Amino acid sequence: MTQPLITPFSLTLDQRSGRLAPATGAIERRLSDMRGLYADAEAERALTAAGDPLMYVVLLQDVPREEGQLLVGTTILYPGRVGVEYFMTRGHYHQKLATAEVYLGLAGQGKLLLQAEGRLSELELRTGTVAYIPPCWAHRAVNTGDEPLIFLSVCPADAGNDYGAIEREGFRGRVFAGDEGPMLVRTPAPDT
Ligand code: S6P
Ligand code: ZN
Repeated sequence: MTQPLITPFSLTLDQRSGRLAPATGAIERRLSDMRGLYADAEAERALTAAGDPLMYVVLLQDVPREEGQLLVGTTILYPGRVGVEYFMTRGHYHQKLATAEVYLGLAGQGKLLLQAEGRLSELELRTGTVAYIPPCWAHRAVNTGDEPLIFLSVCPADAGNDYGAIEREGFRGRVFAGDEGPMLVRTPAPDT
């Protein structure tokens, strides 16, 4: 199938703030958009009631969501904790499961949690990290620092985000603030 040509374009990225210009889309996620995703339900309730913090912003330059196109965006994940669990993204598989993605760390420090077929993987995500998310791996970013964790993402424009499985079953690992720093705690497999 021949697709209509889109006009080549370039964007300006401010590495320190994650601002992408021009960006055609912005998604904001507050704690209330992530109900039930944190381990400490009481801390989640209290923090939501105390102002429902903005957890992260995603800026995207939209392109046709069709095969062959690439979707470029930045995520600005703010620092903070719900109880002892660091702020994180919702986490998703791609709807078109067998599609990969690349994250480029721009600022801040954190972790990239990945899971597939019962396996859990953890990568560092910080300035200069180029993280390869292979096809079929769910992915979630976690900010373990005191500054915003900012990264650029590039994935097939028709990949789509599937949040359902993570909302139902959770992630196979959580990152908590421990006495000696960030601590990955593995969680049991959900009952099937
Ligand atoms: C999309 C890519 C990112 C995330 C963003 C927010 O494939 O992985 O743009 O959408 O980091 O995460 P989430 O899990 O809320 O979509
Ligand atoms: Zn993704």
